Amino acid sequence: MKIESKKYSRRFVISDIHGCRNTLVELVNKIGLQFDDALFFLGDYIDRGPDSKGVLDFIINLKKQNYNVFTIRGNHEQDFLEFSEFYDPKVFLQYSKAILKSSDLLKEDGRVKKRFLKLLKKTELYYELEDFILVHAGFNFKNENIYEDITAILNIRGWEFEISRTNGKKIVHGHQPTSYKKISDAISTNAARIPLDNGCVYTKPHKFYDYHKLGQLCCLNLDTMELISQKNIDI
Ligand SMILES: [Mn+2]
Repeated sequence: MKIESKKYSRRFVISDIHGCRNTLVELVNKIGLQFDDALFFLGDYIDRGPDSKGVLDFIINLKKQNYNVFTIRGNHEQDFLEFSEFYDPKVFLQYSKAILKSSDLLKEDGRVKKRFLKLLKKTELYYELEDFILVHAGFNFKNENIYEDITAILNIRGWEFEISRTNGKKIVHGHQPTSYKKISDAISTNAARIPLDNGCVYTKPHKFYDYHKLGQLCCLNLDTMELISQKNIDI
């Protein structure tokens, strides 16, 4: 979706919260969000961390208070919506309890609580601003029309970016846990593609990731290119 974003005083982006509600609240306090700012979320609000419900309720409340909040869909929201539709509710309840860690989004009968369904269904696949494109995972540049490959938008990793294909607009994305150094290097070298997911939920030894380099929730100010971060306080 294309939007005019330069009318806002400051434009912030946060990605991959994964159920870490207190970390998110602390980070939003740090930036001192104002009513004339815009705050974009790049998706993966839920699963893995301890409080998916708390994260979604915090975002719902920001919207209710009339903060300018924009929500992009991640693969975890996509999967959650698909599972909730196609699984038997009882099976889905068990699955989200044992595997996803987001059963607090469901009623006792295994159906998704209405306010969460409403929020998740309204998420956008990407936002095209005047100077940036914001997306959860990225785009498949092998496709003639990059906006058509929805699976890639939600899931792609290791993609090559041709900035000529986006009218010179840079891409900010999450989805792929990236060391803090790589994130800040991308910003300071004026890279065309900026990863923002510092794997805030990875605070302990992990089979793929070096948790020493992860574990913070990051916020990028698109106007000053300042990176603000908050160490995980949920896990
Ligand atoms: Mn993801």
